[in-house]
Amino acid sequence: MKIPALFVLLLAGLGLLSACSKPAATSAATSAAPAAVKIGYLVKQPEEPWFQYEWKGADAAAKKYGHELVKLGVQDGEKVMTAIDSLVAGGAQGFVICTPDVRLGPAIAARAKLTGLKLITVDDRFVSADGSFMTDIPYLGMSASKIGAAQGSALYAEFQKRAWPVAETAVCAVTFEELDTARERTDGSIAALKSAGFPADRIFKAPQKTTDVPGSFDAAGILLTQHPGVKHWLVLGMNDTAVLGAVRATEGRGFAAENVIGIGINGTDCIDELRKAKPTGFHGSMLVSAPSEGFNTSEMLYHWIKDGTAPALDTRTTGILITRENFEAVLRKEGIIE
Ligand code: FCA
Repeated sequence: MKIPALFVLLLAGLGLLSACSKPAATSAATSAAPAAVKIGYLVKQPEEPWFQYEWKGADAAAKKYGHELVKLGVQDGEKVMTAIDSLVAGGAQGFVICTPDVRLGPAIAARAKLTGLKLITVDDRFVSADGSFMTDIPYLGMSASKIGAAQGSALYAEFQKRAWPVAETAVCAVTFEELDTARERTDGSIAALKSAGFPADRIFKAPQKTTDVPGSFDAAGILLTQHPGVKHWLVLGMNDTAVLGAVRATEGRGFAAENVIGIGINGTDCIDELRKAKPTGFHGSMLVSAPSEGFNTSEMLYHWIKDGTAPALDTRTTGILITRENFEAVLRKEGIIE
């Protein structure tokens, strides 16, 4: 199912499926008056706070520059293609996208080219058919390996602080290796734990099938069953959601909060968790600024459309650790909470 569906989307992207799928030219191309700038912001998981905060940043850019912004959830390839066509029909000149599947990259890029839309990718970088990154499409995302490494170092520091015997401790690494940014983060985290001295044979991977709380809950649940002797768990994953699901799984198995150290990535999807009156095993998160990512990609696209300034092809963002101690102050400074 997967491959034919992708193939169909590739054909659609190339405009080879039907003549009537060819959208009308944009008003910008035909009208003498300068067209108002209109851009789309398409995200794969609109229910995830990370993407809602990206949209918040995109809204701020729209307010600053006075362009129109269309925010769309694109949970699968068909939704992406429909969204592109509706943007074209509505007179947009470009869009920012976090794609639901990086392998759709060639089809999306082809569709954008065919319809004359400028395209910037955010968070999840497009890959070509041979698995290499599509480095010719402007991309803005996390310094994934570095942020992962910071997560691993923070976990190790907290593990040392608690003075847990290493023989009773293990790492639950919730992984989603089919997505490059996810794999780079978890690989970076595991490498940092190993180089700090944590034994490699006590680091276990729990591959998540879906990138939501149930997906990581299930993955971690299997791992916990396989290692009944472990008394203390360090939990890492590609984002807050991955770690939250695993922390919930430890609770389900009767682990007290003080025997679990979970550190996420994003910093946007754990606010309610950190606000809980009683601490849980979710210790903290590597905060990356979602509003800035939304603002900056929108701003780059606006200038590209308006002034013809092509954006940088590869822009990376950094992260900082937030915990129950500092998260209110840091998130307020970031404009994430009021
Ligand atoms: C991926 C993840 C998101 C966020 C983003 C920066 O798209 O799925 O949660 O971490 O990278």
